[in-house]
Amino acid sequence: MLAKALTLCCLMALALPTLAEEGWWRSAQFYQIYPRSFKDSDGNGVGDLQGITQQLAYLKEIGITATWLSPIFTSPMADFGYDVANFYEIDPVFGTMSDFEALVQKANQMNIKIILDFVPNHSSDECDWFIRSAAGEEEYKDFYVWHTGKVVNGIRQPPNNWISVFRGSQWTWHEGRQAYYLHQFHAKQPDLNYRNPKVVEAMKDVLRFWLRKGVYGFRIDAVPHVFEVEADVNGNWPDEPRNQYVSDPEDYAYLDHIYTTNQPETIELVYDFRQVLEEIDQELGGDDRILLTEAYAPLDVLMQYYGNDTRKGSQIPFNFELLANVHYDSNAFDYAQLIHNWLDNMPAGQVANWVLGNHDQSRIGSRLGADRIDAANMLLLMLPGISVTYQGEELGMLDVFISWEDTVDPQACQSNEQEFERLTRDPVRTPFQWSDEANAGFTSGPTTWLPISKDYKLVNVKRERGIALSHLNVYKQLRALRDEPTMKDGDVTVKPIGPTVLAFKRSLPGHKSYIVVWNLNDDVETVILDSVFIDLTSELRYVVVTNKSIRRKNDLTYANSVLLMPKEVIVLSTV
Ligand SMILES: *[C@@H]1O[C@H](CO)[C@@H](O)[C@H](O)[C@H]1NC(C)=O
Ligand SMILES: *[C@@H]1O[C@H](CO)[C@@H](O)[C@H](O)[C@H]1NC(C)=O
Ligand SMILES: CC(=O)N[C@H]1CO[C@H](CO)[C@@H](O)[C@@H]1O
Repeated sequence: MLAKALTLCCLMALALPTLAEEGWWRSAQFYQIYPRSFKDSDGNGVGDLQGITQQLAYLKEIGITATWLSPIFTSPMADFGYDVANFYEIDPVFGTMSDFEALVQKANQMNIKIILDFVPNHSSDECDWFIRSAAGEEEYKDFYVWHTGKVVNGIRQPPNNWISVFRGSQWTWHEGRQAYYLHQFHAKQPDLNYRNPKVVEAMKDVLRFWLRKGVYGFRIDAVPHVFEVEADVNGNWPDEPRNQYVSDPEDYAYLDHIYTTNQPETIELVYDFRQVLEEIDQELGGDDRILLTEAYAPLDVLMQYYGNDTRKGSQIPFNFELLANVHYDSNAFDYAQLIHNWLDNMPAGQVANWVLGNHDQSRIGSRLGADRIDAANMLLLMLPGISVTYQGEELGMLDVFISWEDTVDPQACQSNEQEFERLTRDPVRTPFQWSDEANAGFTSGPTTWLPISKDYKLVNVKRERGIALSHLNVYKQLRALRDEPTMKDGDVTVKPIGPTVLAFKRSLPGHKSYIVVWNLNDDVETVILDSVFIDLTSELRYVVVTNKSIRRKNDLTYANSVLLMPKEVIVLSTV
């Protein structure tokens, strides 16, 4: 049942031990930092780079290999940094270029790699490129997508019906240029025109600049939106068709986005960006530089992002199978299917990655239930390949209710008091909970840019360090297990045991096997594991338990009768 690809990659890794550093990312732990909310060093209530530098030791404590930072470039912050005004500068909110250099230097000393979030889909309207383009300067004239629109009954209208992700038309009129510009997101985020080779070159230069500063790669944001369909001979674009299920004509989901997302050119662009990384690998030597790509796209499209032997792509196209498709009522069959979807479709020689949270999605504990947080972290860390943790998920942070008055996410602010809760991403972006001190130890100042969760006295790093089976300590135990050869290089076999129990086994010839067993629901269950998996010893040892267990670490159980408490999740090993 195991993906052939996986076995192949493991054999390759064994055959080429001297190239271990070249594949450092293959079994790495990634951690997403949302810089506004990680750690504030100067008391203004917004997190910053010096704050991150101060807390690198924490990343080391939880065994992180590389961290990707949500955008830190100069920005008017219409979309909290996803609207870049200058791709070569650090926004003063986060610090200075020397703060950045200090962060990279210290991180590299500690063997933590820094990855930057690269937002290619658009720039800010305050970006110098846009100002020059709007002024019609020859060099920049076609850096963005412009159209004079159409006139219907004497009234000027946008060229077509395309709707912005943040509601309303994708086209905004520019008085200066006397034309509409395209923006798939906020009006302050004009889309760059990737059909202009100069734009592609300009963006490659941005990548080179940061790689030479010592970053190990990029997470490329929202790749599906980079290209629109090519205009026809008259320079026009077709309307997108209606989605019959949505009736609000301002809503992004009102249309089916066949012309503005997942255009085939997007994948070629990722290959081109990878080529830049390879160039810099040659130029600077050292460990591989890598690309992580964010795309909510069909599986067959996602798999193309990996590339092939001749055209290398993204090493880590984010696997959102679990993130996007599991919900509170998902059963063991659903989980097994979603795990298989990735493993079975991955091209030979590639590595899987597992993502359960990010800055755009409801917290794991809020989505799946607070009593499934350890299980989610166990899937993330025990399945083969790369784990990606969003800050705070290791502590079991939950969504924080933010009132309409306190809401700052533009995606929500552009809606209304009735709709905003469905759209807002503020609840997952609240400040990180370091301790039970004022403002959760996030800042020494009196206020924070988003409210602190009310549960911070219970859910914080300092307290969880001292509780044997806190989410944090379970996470650390799982992380430590990842150093076992079986976890690094072993196969996986995934088995639902009826709808309520999910189990998977990691195995590697000549080494112990590990079996993860998770009781999703609230009934006590007994499972006969040796009828589910082959080659088990008759007794199995508890390696990781959670606070739902009545057993302790190192206890033994018979493989033919493993008792599970409600919502219990465990790691067992052969003896
Ligand atoms: C690799 O991908 C490129 C670009 O999509 C394609 O043109 C080429 O045929 C592929 N090569 C192989 C060996 O599949
Ligand atoms: C287990 O941990 C959770 C989350 O930290 C906590 O709410 C719960 O009370 C703990 N249960 C026991 C039995 O300690
Ligand atoms: C979603 C996306 O397209 N990527 C970034 C591009 O722009 C939007 C808007 O800023 C951001 O939210 C995205 O994260």
